[in-house]
Amino acid sequence: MPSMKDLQGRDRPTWCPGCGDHGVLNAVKLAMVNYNIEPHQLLIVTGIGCGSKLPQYMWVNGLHTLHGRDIPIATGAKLANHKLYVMTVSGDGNTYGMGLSHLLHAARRNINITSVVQNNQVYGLTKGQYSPTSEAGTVTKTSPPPAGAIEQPVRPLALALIAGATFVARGFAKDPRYLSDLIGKALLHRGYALIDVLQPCVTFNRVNTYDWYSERVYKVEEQPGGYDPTDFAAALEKAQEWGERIPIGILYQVERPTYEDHLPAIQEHSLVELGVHRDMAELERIKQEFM
Ligand SMILES: Cc1ncc(C[n+]2csc(CCOP(=O)(O)OP(=O)(O)O)c2C)c(N)n1
Ligand code: SF4
Ligand SMILES: [Mg+2]
Repeated sequence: MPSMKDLQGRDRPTWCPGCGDHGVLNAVKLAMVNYNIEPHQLLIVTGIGCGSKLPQYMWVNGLHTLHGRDIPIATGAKLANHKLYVMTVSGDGNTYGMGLSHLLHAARRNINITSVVQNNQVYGLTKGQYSPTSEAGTVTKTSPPPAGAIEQPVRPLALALIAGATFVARGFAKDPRYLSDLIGKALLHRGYALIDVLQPCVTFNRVNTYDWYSERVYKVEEQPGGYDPTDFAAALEKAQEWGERIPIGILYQVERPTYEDHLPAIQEHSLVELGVHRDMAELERIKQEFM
C-alpha cells in the first residue's frame, strides 16, 4: 500500500493559496492510499487548465495532453493496457466545453475509465472567462454587464446519465476525505465514471466560494428516507438539482458490460503484453497484398 509520502511529487503546486485544486490533489492521493493503488498501476491523463496540472504535483504516471482531448487519449491508453487504472483529471472548460462530445461517447461506450472534473465554473488558467457551467447572468470579462452570460449552463451529471454513464457522482474540494472515497469507488467501478467536483477558484470566481457551496451541499445518502443509487429516475432528478440545495455523493451506479468486454482481442492479454510483431517476412507479405 502506498503512503502519502510515497506519492509526494518533486514539484510544489503553483496553484493560488486556497484554490480547491489543493483539496482535489489530496483526495487523489488519499484514494490511492486507502484503495491500495500503487503509482505504477494508475495513469492520470489531463487536458489544459489550472486543474490539469495535477499529476505534475504527485508521484504517478501522468500525461498532460491537449485542451479537451484527455478523454480520447485516456480511451486509447486503456485499450492498449486495460489492466491499468486510467483516470482523466481536468477542468469544466476543458471537459464540458471542448471535450464534451468525448465525455458523451465515453459514457455511451462505458469504457472503463474515470473522469474527475474540477468544476470551478470559470476558465481559471486563462484568467476568469465564463465557462460552460457558469450560471446565466454571470459577469466576467467575456460576459460583460448588464446581461452577463446569456446561455443556460451545462448540467454535466444529467448529460452523463442520459448518455449512459454507469457511475455518476459529485464531490466537494473542501472535503478531500469524502471525495477520495468517491474516487476510490469510481476507480474500482467497471465502466465509465464521472465525478464532478465543486472546486472553488478563489481568484476569479467570487460568487461560488467555499461558503456559498457549504451552505448548499448535502450528502444524498444522508437524506431522510435514504437514497437508492440504482434508481435512474431519482438520479436524473438529483443531477438537475442546483441552487438552494446541491447534492453530493454517488448519484448513480449500475453494472453494464464495458466497451473492453466486447473486444475478443484483449480478453486474454492486454495489447502491451503482446509485444511488437517482428516477423518481417510476414509483414512484407501483408504489405504486398495492398500494393
Ligand atoms: C485548443 C485550445 N483552445 C483554447 C486554449 C486556451 N485555454 C487554456 S486553459 C483554458 C480553459 C481552462 O478552463 P478549465 O478547463 O475550466 O480549467 P481551470 O483553469 O479552470 O482549472 C483555455 C480556454 C487552449 N490551450 N487550447
Ligand atoms: S486561478 Fe483559480 S483555479 Fe487557477 S490556481 Fe488560482 S484559484 Fe485555482
Ligand atoms: Mg474551470
